[in-house]
Amino acid sequence: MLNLVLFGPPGAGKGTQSEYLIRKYQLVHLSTGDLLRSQIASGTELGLRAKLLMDQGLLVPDEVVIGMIESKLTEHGESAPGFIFDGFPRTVKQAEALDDLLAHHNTGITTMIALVVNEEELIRRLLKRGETSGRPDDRDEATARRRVSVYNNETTPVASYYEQQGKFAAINGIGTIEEIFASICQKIDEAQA
Ligand code: B4P
Repeated sequence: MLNLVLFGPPGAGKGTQSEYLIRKYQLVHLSTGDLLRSQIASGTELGLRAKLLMDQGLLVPDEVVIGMIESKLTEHGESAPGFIFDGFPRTVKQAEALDDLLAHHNTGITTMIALVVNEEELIRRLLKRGETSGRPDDRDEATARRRVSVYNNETTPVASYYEQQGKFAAINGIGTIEEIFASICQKIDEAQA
């Protein structure tokens, strides 16, 4: 079973690469950003509360995202060929919870792959996406920069968490989508060898 954590700052290309990876490796895609946006679109109470934080570029509370992932893992059960976790975990508490949840399903994380992209390129991509996405968190430069700063302060410790477990690989997230995809596949093959 291949369980992949795709890691990186906002706009690094996690969602973009996930689309390619799920096709090649037949994985179930679990994006906490997509799950939260679907709650917002359905107008649920969880969605309304999450929207207030997401629109400001802040993280949604750990219990909320951990709960969403837990129900998705239960829904798919052991029939899934593997999972790609996109945008999750974003805190060490989420990483610990994910290990516990996967242990209940007799599995664990195979590897975490971090996409490395500098801040100016991230801001450029987020604002460009904002021209068409309608996402409030892509709307202005101040919000985009706040999201990068939240990532630097709250999310980067997650990389050390996996590094300590010997499950960390970093790749250059600048280049064509195909070049980056090839680098990720190489890291996955190395992790599975
Ligand atoms: P996410 O939905 O995870 O948003 P993201 O970080 O912007 O996405 P990603 O890195 O996938 O970017 P993409 O591929 O689209 O999170 C949104 C919010 O939800 C968070 O701020 C937070 O509030 C909340 N949230 C989500 N998960 C949470 C959690 N676990 N805990 C707490 N809160 C949580 O790429 C961006 C753009 O770049 C696209 O337009 C794409 O076309 C372009 N691009 C991609 N690859 C490129 C390349 N190689 N070259 C040029 N452009 C490229």
